[in-house]
Amino acid sequence: MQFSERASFCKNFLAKQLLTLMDEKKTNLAFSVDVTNCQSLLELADLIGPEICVLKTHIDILNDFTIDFTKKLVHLAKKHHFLIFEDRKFADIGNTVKQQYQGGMYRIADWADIVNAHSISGPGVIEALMYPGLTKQRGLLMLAEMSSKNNLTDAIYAQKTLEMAEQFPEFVIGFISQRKLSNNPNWIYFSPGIQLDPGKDELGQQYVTPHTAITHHQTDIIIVGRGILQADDPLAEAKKYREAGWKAYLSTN
Ligand code: 5BU
Repeated sequence: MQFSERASFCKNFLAKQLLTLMDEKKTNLAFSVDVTNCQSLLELADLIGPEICVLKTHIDILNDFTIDFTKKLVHLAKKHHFLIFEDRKFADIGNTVKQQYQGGMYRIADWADIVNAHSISGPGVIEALMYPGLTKQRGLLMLAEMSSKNNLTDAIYAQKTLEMAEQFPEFVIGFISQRKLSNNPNWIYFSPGIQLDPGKDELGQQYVTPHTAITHHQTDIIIVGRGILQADDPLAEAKKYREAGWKAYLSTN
């Protein structure tokens, strides 16, 4: 089913917006902009922004973070039509997670369209994020599977995570996973661990190609970090990933 058709099955506003955006912009590439200073992040977001549907951040690796930076990032998201996904991986009890989402120095709920959470602590984590999140039209991804070697997210864990998400379709938009988990067309699957050359890094990360992720594992959005960041020409490389991801999507539709 095409992204545009799937939008009508989504109960969350942001999920509809994302699927529509992907269809209009013709990209299922998410760029993981894992750099440690604000200026580099903004320059890369401006350069790669036209190629992507989602920009993924790790706000806590920036060494010169200011709230003013988040305003500039939101401005770039509007300029280039991408959504911002803070890869925060909330994993505590609901009461703590709620404060980590709204408060502290990062004030994530104010600027991140999408965040993610581990299912390890149970559905309270979703409820905690949902009330502040929905008032700002945000969406949540549940971590059903990880890309790293020997991780603990087996098939039973992924299935239980799916069942937990099914209780909150108005806020959960999909999963971080390595594959499609359900036949319900409302869920959007984001997969990290993607490079054009499959392989691994020296700390357990494992890579499959965009083609394998989308055609064999039936995922929707490919998340690429170092594959683009470490290229001599990041823009040219982003265009290659975009093309590979979109070609694979078209071949399945
Ligand atoms: P890479 O440079 O393409 O390997 O970066 C992958 C990014 O995705 C990085 O920011 C990770 O924190 C993130 N990631 C991941 O690699 N694997 C996972 O299972 C999850 C997140 Br969840």
